[in-house]
Amino acid sequence: MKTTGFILALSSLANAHYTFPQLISNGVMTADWQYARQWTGVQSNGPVTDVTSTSIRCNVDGATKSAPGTMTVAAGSKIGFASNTKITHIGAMECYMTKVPEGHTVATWDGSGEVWFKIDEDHPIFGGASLQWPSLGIQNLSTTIPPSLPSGEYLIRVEHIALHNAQSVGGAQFYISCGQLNATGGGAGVPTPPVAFPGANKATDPGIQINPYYPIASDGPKSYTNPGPAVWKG
Ligand SMILES: *[C@@H]1O[C@H](CO)[C@@H](O)[C@H](O)[C@H]1NC(C)=O
Ligand SMILES: *[C@@H]1O[C@H](CO)[C@@H](O)[C@H](O)[C@H]1NC(C)=O
Ligand SMILES: [Cu+2]
Repeated sequence: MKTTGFILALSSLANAHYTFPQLISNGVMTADWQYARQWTGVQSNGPVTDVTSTSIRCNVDGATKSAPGTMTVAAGSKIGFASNTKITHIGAMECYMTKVPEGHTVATWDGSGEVWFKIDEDHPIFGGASLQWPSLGIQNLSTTIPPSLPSGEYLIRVEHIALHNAQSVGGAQFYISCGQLNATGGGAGVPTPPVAFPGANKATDPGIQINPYYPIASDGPKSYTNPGPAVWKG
C-alpha cells in the first residue's frame, strides 16, 4: 500500500511538470523538437534547479545538442513556445536570445559566454493569497522578436521559473527550452546588457528564492523582482 501511494505521488508530481517542445510562428505550431533542442531526460518533464549548472542554459545537454531544423522568422514578428501540457505552477516567464557568432552555425552553437540578452519577461498579478502569473493554466506563450534585431542566426531561450516551492535555496524550478532561429528583415539594434548562462542568476536572487505565499494576508504579497538583466527594448 505504501509503495503504491509513493508511486502515485511520484507520477502525479511528474504530471505537474512540463517542457516546451514546440515553437509557434505566425500562429502555426511546429512539430515537437523540430526547432527546439530536445534535451536529455525530456520524458521526465523535469525542471533544472541548479542555476550554476550548464543545464540552466538550454536544459540538460541542450547546449551541445542540435534541433533538426532552424526556423526562419521576421524581426518584429510574433513567436511563441508551446508547453506539452498546461503550465501548472505559478512563476515568472522570461525569454532570451543570443546571436550566433561569425564562423558558427546555430545548429552547433553552444551559447557559451556573456552573450545572452533578455527580450521579454512577465509580471505577477497582485491581490490574491499568493503571487499569480498570467502563464498559470495556459500552454501557448508568445512574444515579439525585437524589430531592430540584426538579421542572422540566433538561439532563443524560454524559461518558466516555477516558484511554488521557492522559499528555500534551490527550490525554484526552471523549465527551459532553446529554439534555433534565422531572423530576417532585421535592423541595426545593439542588444544589451549581455549575460551568461550560468551566471545571470544566483540561487538567492530575490526573484528566485522567494515565498510566493507570504505575507499571509487577504491581499497577499505586493512586490516581485524578476531575476536577470533588464529587457532589451529593441
Ligand atoms: C496554441 O496555438 C495554436 C496555434 O495558434 C492553436 O492551434 C492552439 O489551439 C493553441 N493551444 C492552446 C492550448 O491555446
Ligand atoms: C537565413 O536567412 C537568410 C536570408 O533569407 C538566408 O540567406 C540564409 O541562408 C538563412 N540561413 C539559414 C540557416 O536558414
Ligand atoms: Cu512540476
